[in-house]
Amino acid sequence: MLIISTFAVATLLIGTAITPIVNAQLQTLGVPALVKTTNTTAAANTTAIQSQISGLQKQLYNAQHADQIKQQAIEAKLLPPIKQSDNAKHCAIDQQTPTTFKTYLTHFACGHVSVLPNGTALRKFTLIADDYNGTGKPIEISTNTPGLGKPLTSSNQTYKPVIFHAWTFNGTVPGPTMRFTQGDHVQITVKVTNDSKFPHSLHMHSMHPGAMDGMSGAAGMIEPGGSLTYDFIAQPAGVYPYHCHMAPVEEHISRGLYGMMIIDPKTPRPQATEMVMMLNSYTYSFQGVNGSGHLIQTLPATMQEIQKNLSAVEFNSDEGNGPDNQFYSVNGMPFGYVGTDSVHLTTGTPYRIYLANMVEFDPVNSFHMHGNMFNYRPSGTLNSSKIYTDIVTLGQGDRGMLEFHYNFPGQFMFHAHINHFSDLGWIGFFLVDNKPGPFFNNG
Ligand SMILES: [Cu+2]
Repeated sequence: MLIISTFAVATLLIGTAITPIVNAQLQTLGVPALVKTTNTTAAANTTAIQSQISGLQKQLYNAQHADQIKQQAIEAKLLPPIKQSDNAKHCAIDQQTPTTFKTYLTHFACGHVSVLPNGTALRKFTLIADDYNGTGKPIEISTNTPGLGKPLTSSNQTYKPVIFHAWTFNGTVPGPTMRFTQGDHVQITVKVTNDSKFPHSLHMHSMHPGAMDGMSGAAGMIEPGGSLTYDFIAQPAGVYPYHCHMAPVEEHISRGLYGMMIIDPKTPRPQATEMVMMLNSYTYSFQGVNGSGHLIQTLPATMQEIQKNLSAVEFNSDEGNGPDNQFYSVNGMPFGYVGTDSVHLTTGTPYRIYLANMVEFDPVNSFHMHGNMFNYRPSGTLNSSKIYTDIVTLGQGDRGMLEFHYNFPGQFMFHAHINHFSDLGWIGFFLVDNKPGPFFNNG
């Protein structure tokens, strides 16, 4: 641009035969030709020349950056409503911020969003898969566990933390909740750390090409130190789990490599306070094998240590479906939402829970809400018929969406209606405050 401008100045000053050459160059860029000034005084001449140069520079810039300017215009028009919609969902950009069971409940990540030339939203995410050299990262899973975690009362209960060595997406169990809108172009870059011992992958439920399916081999296996971008169009609207699909899959899942994915419909669902509840479990059957990656069907050598630490927790033998789970939870923390950590609600407020079951080794889990009824949409898809109930049963990988209001204030338990699971951590409480308003039958 500088060369042409200088050239233009020289041409104007000289006013000779160079002008056609410059004009030819400008024409190829779609910029109007130079006009020879007719002013007589030197000052007027200079001003006119500067004005022309300034105008030409602007036109030249626009010609050279036409695509960029068009893109900026598209983003200026389409990005604000997308960001407004993300804000309305309380959707963070960054899915790297670690969550706890308290923040995971309402933490959604919508990714880094931009708009493609065709007007489609592009959302980019990064997931770091890490097995910590196969041995896992120590996470505490006993915050409120009676007799083990922090005392719920001022009784003489002692604090004995229970540690689980987890394999993680972005450092937490469960991994971040990723959220898109149907039709969005999504790019999820999964990096497996150098520190990892095993290959991992991202297998998402929902619809996508085979190469994006996150299975062994060419369809998405990522070696330690490697990365892969899963590139797809989000469809259809619904609630989905994602997880690593490397063999043995039950080990890669039960060690912690899973999370939830929500695809919103293009027409937003009715306004509601939204929560995520990921049902999961912990087994210590893999913790004694130093990340060998092989299933063992009996409880490991660390059982003595577990029994010592978990003396207050009931152990039940399983139904012969592989290793037993020693803990069950919502959002990664057994006995998490109890006492002062109960979930606070108010009467008359619309709520929506995105629910998924990633419990391994037990074929069935369930969700029961006390003192209320809710509308349940299996898989959360738009054409799934809703069920009006207070309990839903979920198989492995199953999920859905609950919508409800509370009419009465009070303390209400939510838990698995499998008491064995409740005894081992899968319980929580809603503390519902009274906010006068109309009565909702939810149905
Ligand atoms: Cu894996």
